Amino acid sequence: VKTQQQEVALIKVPFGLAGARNGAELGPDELITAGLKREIASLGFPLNREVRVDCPAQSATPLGRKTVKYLNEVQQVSEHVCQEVASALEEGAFPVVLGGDHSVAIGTLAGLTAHYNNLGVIWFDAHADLNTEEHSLTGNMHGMSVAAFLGHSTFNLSQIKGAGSFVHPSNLVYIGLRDVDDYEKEQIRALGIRAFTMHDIDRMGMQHVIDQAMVIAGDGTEGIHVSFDMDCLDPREAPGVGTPVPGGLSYREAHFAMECLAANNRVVSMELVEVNPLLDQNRHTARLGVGLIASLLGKSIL
Ligand code: B3U
Ligand code: MN
Ligand code: MN
Repeated sequence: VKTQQQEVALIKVPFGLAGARNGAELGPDELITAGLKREIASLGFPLNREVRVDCPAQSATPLGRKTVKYLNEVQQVSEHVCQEVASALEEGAFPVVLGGDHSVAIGTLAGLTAHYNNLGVIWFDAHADLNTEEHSLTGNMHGMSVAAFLGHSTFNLSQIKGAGSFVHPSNLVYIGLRDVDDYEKEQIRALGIRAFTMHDIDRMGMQHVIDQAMVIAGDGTEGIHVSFDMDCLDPREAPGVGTPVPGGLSYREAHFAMECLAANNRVVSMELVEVNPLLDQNRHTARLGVGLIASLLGKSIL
């Protein structure tokens, strides 16, 4: 995978306005407190690059339903994340983006597509995040990030300075889905997106699922991005997320997937999002997140 001489670029994005509740904006600092830098250093990666993207302050006023919420803020943060990811890639580093809610992926994908012409994406999530402005039932933009990098929503990569072209739906793979809106189901079918739901993982096992995912995301692409929403895990493993859904990945299923990805030299970046310290118990979710990043970077049991 990543050679140990390759630098890891930590990109912290303390932004939670596009989520369902407050707290995801505290995720990056919580992951650092839970020992992320120690883990990365002990794997032998130089860690000279650490940036914190300037984010608008969290607001206490809840907005009404159905409107698209905080669009300007998401746009602004996306452009900053895009610049940081693109410049990390230019210098040959491996970006590790720390959310924040899952809308930070829009900026990550903007920066990645600036650098790679064709990109594969493996999206670990209980949710499909495929809503558009018209179809979202909540107005929360963390449920629209996939639509933005596929080019299906009105706000999409083409509105972000420096972004490249849209991701092709045939190079996107979902893992862990179990809470999908009707519109999203239609879109997954219409676009032919490969989705490994919890049902599929139960039936085939994570080994088959992750092997297939790497083939699909790697087919004709210059690199694979791993976007990891902590709510893909079962809430017993990861209680500290904004929108927990029962029946998720086990501790070992998630680690096993990361361990397999570590052995794939096409993986060029990762992000880990939706850690919510306000809902966590004893920093459990943040520590699990740190362990999963370490597994993806090549930490092995022996
Ligand atoms: N699909 C719903 C729920 C949701 C999406 N992402 C999360 N929750 N975390 C929505 O709001 O679009
Ligand atoms: Mn998500
Ligand atoms: Mn989710």
